[in-house]
Amino acid sequence: MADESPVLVERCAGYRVITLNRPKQLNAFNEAMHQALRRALSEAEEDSDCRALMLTGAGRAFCSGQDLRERISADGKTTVLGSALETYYNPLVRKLRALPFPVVAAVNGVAAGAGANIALACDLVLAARSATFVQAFAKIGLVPDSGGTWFLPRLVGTARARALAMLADPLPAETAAEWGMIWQAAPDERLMEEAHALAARLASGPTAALALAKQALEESALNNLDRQLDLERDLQAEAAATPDHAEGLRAFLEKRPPAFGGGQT
Ligand code: T3D
Repeated sequence: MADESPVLVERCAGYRVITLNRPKQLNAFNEAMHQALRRALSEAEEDSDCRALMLTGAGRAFCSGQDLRERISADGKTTVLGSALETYYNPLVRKLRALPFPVVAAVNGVAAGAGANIALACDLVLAARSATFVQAFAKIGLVPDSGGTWFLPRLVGTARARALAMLADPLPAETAAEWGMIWQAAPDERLMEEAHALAARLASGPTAALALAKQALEESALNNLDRQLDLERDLQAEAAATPDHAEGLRAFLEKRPPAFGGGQT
């Protein structure tokens, strides 16, 4: 019998795979899925052996955003929401951006609404060629959320961001890659293999330094060059004090691949 948990967690060597698991609803978010995902992310963060994460979807979709059936009552009235962003989506996006290791989105199929923007919140987005990204919000009279209005102009420029937000047309994965919205599109049948290889590679990287790089890139959005140079100086001092830096130098001089432990001390 298929596992009915809204989120599945697989432990691999050095990383975890989190699968959104409501395939009949194209992995739309309901409250139970939000709570399970939050738990899965906290557990991954607390596990010192977990040095990377992969986020993907069960079935033919990555995620179709909010479960819209939860937003309309039997008498056809829309539910006043507001708090769902504050309670669930915004903390989720913040958590993905702040996790102290890289997160790979393996976008196996359509990513719509908040589902698209949660993919974009991940550090590296690898998508199946047949996948599409849809800022579906305009079709139901909503505003792009879950960071969409922040990610899109930064990733693809304002002209394309406006068209994606206002037309709500599906953007094929290959175009998303050409536009720089995602890292790469992969042949459908190779997606999971490539995503695992990417997660495994990241998990054997200098995790503390990767977390600092993630922080530097995040803060660059608000900094001018002067402030960013100061930040790089400070973060570099932290990275330089890690055992992985010493190991990286030794490995270079000894002409061998580094064996990074990932730790800060
Ligand atoms: O409310 C708040 O909390 C605020 C936060 C909002 C965040 C948001 O994400 S708002 C945006 C919500 N998402 C959408 O508007 C997308 C809705 N879905 C679609 O536009 C399409 O389903 C897709 C483009 C994703 C895929 O189209 P297609 O043709 O491949 O599949 P389909 O036939 O439309 O869907 C298949 C099934 O999934 C279908 O169920 P059925 O008829 O087989 O029983 C469909 O109802 C269901 N499904 C798809 N998306 C959702 C969904 N069920 C509930 N909620 C969904 N979001």
